[in-house]
Amino acid sequence: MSYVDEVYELVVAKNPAQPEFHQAVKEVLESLRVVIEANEEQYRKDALLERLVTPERQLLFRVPWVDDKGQVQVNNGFRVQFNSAIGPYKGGLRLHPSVNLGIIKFLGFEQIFKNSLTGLPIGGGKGGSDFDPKGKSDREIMAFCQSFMTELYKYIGADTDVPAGDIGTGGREIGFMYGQYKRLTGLYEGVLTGKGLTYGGSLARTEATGYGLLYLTEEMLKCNGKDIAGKTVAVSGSGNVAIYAVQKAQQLGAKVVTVSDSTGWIYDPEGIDVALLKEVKEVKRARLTEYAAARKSAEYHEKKNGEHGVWNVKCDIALPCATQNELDLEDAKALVANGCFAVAEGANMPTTMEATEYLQKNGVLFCPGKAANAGGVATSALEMSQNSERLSWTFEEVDAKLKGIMVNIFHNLDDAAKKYGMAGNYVAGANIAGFLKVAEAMTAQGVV
Ligand code: NDP
Ligand code: 2IT
Repeated sequence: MSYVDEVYELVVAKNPAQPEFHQAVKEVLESLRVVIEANEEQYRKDALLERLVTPERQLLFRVPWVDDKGQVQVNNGFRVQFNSAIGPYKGGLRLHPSVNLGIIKFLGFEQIFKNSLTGLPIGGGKGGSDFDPKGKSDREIMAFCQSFMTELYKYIGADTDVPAGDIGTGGREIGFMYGQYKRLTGLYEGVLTGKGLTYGGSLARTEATGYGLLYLTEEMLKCNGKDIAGKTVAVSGSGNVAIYAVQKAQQLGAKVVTVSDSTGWIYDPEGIDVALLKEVKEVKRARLTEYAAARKSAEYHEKKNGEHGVWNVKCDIALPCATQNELDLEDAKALVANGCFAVAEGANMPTTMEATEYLQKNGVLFCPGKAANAGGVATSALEMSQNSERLSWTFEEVDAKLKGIMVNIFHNLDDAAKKYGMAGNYVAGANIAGFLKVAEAMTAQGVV
């Protein structure tokens, strides 16, 4: 059996009931096959792949907190410090009832390669909790965040592990966590990113993932003789990534006609009103029904039977920005049938493997999340730099650096795909380019 297949089987056997983690490992290892086979003897001897798929450290902890009725609630807390070969662990904290160890491991594993692709010195990690922030009061959110940090602070630091936001963790949550870290340690340091602008946050971090997604998409289209201006775009999600993806797509001259949340989706043929979307989602923290109620041109559709809705709308470009496996084979068929020619992932692993293969076989330009959404973590690394030098850069400076990083990422994965005989396969290109740097750093650092 080949080394790649052996390691994949090992991952399935050693990590039962973690389908998302298996999926992420399979996708990466499959596209590394050609690189691994060329160095098989050395990698095998060094157990490089076994080490790559095994987190350096996995922290699981209890998070007790008191709700507004005086009832004690208990959640599971996680931090997976996956790989520190090229820098301190870096990656977000997801707060969502679906969170479990397998999901955090899939996200942490993806983060290793994503962070490598940014060209910045950051290792891979991820964390979170099965806590559901929906419907909670600010006091309950604070109680949870303080309890979560009361355990986590022991294991993180500006030079060891730097968490940030993800689903359910935005500026409010980062603020509460930062305050508690500072209180417990006495340290005013860049231990978290996505901080508020009054206490060490970076300008453009809020916008970075969505903006970066569009900078990369623009470059991918340009290199394939296409243009984003005048195109119709379908976006899923209506959170941090989706909102700023919609905004930048519009600034680049596209028309965005959809957004979604976990219960429904909007079709707005006149183009999404970003100011209204921000008001509904960032200020009121409300459902999309409120968007539809305030806008005549918008149709609201309830989600039925697990269908994803937005991918059935005719579009040229699809940007999945909600969550994993939200674009399946049926959705991919609908997109292709409707003439969609490009898909770039704002979320982490939103497209199933079958859907990805279908899109690629049908000539759709496909950029995986670990490259397309890397602008968020890249700008987090820029926040870390600013914290270290005790300075803050202007919006324009950070945005220009972000754009440069995204363009560079696209060319690196495009070149890697070409070099290994898979021109146009950006999944393979991203995995290979991300892997090679980490593998070299791991090899140089010996058996650790
Ligand atoms: P938010 O919490 O701000 O928004 C998430 C959005 O996705 C909401 O609209 C939410 O709907 C929807 N959503 C979440 N879970 C589900 C689900 N199980 N089914 C359907 N819809 C769902 O998160 P972000 O925008 O930050 O994150 C979105 C994606 O982007 C995630 O995959 C994340 O890992 C990834 N990402 C985020 C980065 C960042 O900087 N924030 C960086 C790189 C990637 P509802 O409100 O109803 O739950
Ligand atoms: O998935 C991701 O890259 C993020 N949620 C952002 C991580 C970060 O450290 O900014």
